[in-house]
Amino acid sequence: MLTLYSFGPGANSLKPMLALYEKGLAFTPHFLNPAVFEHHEGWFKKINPRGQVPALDHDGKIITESTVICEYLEDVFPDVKPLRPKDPYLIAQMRMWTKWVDEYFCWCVSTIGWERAIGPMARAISEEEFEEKMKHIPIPEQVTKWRNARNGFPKEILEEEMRKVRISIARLEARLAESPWLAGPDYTLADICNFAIANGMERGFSDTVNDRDTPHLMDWIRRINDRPAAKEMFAKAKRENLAPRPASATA
Ligand SMILES: N[C@@H](CCC(=O)N[C@@H](CS)C(=O)NCC(=O)O)C(=O)O
Repeated sequence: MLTLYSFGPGANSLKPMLALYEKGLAFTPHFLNPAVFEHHEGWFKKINPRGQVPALDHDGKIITESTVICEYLEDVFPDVKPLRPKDPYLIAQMRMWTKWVDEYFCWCVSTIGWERAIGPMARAISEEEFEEKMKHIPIPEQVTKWRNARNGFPKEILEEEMRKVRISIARLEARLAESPWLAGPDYTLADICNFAIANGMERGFSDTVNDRDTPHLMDWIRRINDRPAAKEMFAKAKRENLAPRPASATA
């Protein structure tokens, strides 16, 4: 049995969720509400001591880290609609792109998202309540991030992260201008994991991601949104009142 703990189909949570839909694997979705800091509650920290989503429970075995979960699904269910190439060179290409999104692209988009979306959420509660919530966050860097969001990130950090966003977008556009999918001829985890962060940027970062400046990236975003698995995932989330959260709002 598979249970996926997540915030819904956006950012890091979207990676394993879309992989599960693409592979057609039955799973129980368990959505947590970030607005009430549910992911820092004791019951969830027993599942992921880092107090972060996503987390997968497979017959009682817990797997964390969004990209690791995706690779785990490929290892356990290799013959069900594979999302990882067979050729070692193409696997390396795929992992180069998943490593890049995890180590670079995700972070700059995330900081801007925290400034824009988490900041108002963090300011909506009293000082006392905020400090109480901080006590339950297991990762010290995340406490700093929550404090930065509440106070407003320093201007120089926001400028540096925006510079990295522009570099990231240019890199994706250049790759997609020469290849239909990031790792080569086939749709793979490289696309799913980068889409998790890029989807919605045509709205949140429309001066950088748009049909004029990044036509190949826009086409790729549309092609993934048009896939039956993505359509089903977003439609189901909408029915369950879980609006798609772009990475820029939740990472
Ligand atoms: N490296 C982790 C990062 C997970 C992560 O950043 N999750 C975010 C949601 S996308 C989260 O739980 N944020 C809430 C918090 O840290 O308080 C992964 O890829 O799974």
